[in-house]
Amino acid sequence: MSESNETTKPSLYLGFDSSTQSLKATAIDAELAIVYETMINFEADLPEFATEAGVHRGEDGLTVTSPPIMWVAAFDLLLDRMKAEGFEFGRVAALSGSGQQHGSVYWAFDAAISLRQLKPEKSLRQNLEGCFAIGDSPIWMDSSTTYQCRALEAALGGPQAVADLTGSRAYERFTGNQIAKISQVKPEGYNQTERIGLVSSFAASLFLGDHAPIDASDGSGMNLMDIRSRGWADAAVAECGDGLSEKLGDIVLSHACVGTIHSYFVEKYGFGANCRVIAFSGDNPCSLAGLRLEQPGEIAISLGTSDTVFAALSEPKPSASEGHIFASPVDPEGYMALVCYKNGSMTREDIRNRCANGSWDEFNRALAETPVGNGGQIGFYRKEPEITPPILSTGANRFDANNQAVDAFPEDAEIRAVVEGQFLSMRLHGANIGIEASKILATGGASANSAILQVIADVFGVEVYTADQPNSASLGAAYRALHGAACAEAGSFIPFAEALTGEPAMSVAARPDAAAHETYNAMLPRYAELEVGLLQST
Ligand code: 5FX
Repeated sequence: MSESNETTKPSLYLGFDSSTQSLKATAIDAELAIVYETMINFEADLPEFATEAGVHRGEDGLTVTSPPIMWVAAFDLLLDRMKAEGFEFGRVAALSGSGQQHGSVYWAFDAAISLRQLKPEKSLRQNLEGCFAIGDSPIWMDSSTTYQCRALEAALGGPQAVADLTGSRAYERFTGNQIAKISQVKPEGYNQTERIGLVSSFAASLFLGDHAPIDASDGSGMNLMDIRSRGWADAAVAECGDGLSEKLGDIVLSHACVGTIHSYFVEKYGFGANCRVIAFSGDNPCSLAGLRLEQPGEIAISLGTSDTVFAALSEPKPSASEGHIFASPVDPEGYMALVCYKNGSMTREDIRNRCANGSWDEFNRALAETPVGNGGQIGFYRKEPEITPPILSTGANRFDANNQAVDAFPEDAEIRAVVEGQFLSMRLHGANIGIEASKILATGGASANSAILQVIADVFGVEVYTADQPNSASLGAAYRALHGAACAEAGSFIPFAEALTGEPAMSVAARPDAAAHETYNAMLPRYAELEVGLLQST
């Protein structure tokens, strides 16, 4: 790999991750060694925006938003911190980024002019205040667009037709349905919008100093992109807002270099003028890149604000009942399959607080002391309206070994039930869209919990690995920066695995126990039946 222009030291590749709760940066060298990492927490570091874990919740229990100007302010804080810590911006040959998927940003008319004229004597926030036509961006946790989802499916010939065209049936958090709602309930803001970005392309726009295109992988989470051609699906776009096609810009492949960094960052932070900006993408696509999922059967389970299970795929089989097909972030002809749960870490934390005095040690002791299979008890927990299966009412449903609904479990059984239920569900719904595990890579905050990893190994009956670096999305963004730069230098696409040398640093964290796996094999059909009953009754 080349040396950076600004110094004789070897080049660095920088990845950002603008997630639900935080903004992270990870820098690597060409040998993939991590040389720098830092993080801003929205709630703790930017209290003036009064978010709870990075978000604002509406009174209806379904609307969830975040202020885009907070995300801008987080970049100011992060870059200033990096500068204060002596980060060598001049060595960065290319940067890229990851964003929470589905969230939409509404740039007001003339925002492009402000982006092009960023003034280094001001912060990004001061430069861009007033550039957003909608001050609260709907994010992936929002479930308030059921009406718009049904309308899109009705217009395009039903849920399977929408899935065949866009990779997923209409989902509440998917951006097209969110845009449709904004155009209906906030028409003034919609009409004042010159460009709609995803969180990923919005963040790329800051570095580019212009509107950045949406990449095909994150664009797959909109219900607006033709999953096969990787261009806009005109019939879907026409349904989601008047004049929407003019507001969306282009779609580019995820390895595309979308330009060089704006002079603002050269003057203010010392980036090299030739630093490339590689298209930013979604957090799950970037995690797929960060975990370097290459072989069929290698699947990832990400345990964070959302829990997700995903894998690379060559043949897409979009389903009207569950899961999503996205364009691959590393292979212009490949795909990835993903199942997403809204009830992830925060729901486990809620049960830890209720049943284990807020202590993970107590939570893990309960897991260790309760029997595999929980004596037949099965629970479904929804602190948030759930995506998989789609149940918007919150609460819990508990069943005893005879499938009878019960009001409560003993505290220790409640803890086992929330953990077992989540992984039985992942096995069930993952298999329905072609995700079959021969090896699991666990990532995200809860992947540090070995008691939870053991349940995963036992439910799936395969070894669970963890990476040395749990922030797979920002690491994946850094890998994608390197990959995109290599493609740009070569003037043609280079396979991801060729651009990235060396083996991923992973180690076995849990091995399956054969008897425990048998218990879960027997439990899975009961879990599936109870879930069907629950869906019918809610
Ligand atoms: C994926 O479809 C999701 O909605 C979530 O995993 C978000 O990407 C979390 F940021």
